[in-house]
Amino acid sequence: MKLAEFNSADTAAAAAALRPCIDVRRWVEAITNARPFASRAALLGFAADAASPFTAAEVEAALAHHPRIGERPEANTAEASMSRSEQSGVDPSDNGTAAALAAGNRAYEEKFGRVFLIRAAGRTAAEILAALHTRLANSPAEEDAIVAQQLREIAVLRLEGVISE
Ligand code: 2AL
Repeated sequence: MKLAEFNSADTAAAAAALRPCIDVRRWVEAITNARPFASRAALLGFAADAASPFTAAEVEAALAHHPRIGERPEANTAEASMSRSEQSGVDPSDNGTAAALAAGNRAYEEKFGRVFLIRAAGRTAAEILAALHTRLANSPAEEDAIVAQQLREIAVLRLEGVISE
């Protein structure tokens, strides 16, 4: 969608474009209400700041939309297709990496009680695995801050893909 189109779309259409980026109502509403944006850069800057910080409940709700790294969602939705493309650095036929990611995901979920989340776009499987192992040593409070930041990065990157100049 072009920025001009996004600026003049009705609220429901603008919100529908934003929701696959991160399904947090406060974020979606803040952005739709702040239109029109003078430039794509202004939109992306506003989006990075909106709803910052996310509340713990918003983070938990948003996480539910993210499949585990290494598990490519097959649904025919905007969200699933974004996740597949973000995980393009993870080769599903590489069994060794898949097993290491699955083991790391299990350990992370056992320790923190939620899915391991990382901005996967621009990262290789090896980088993701290294980050997973490093983050396993974190405290829950350290992870809260990292997860919120990763969600923001994913949302803004997705928005870059959704809105063109
Ligand atoms: C994801 C995802 O779906 N996209 C991304 O960048 N990271 N999932 C995850 N568990 O980190």
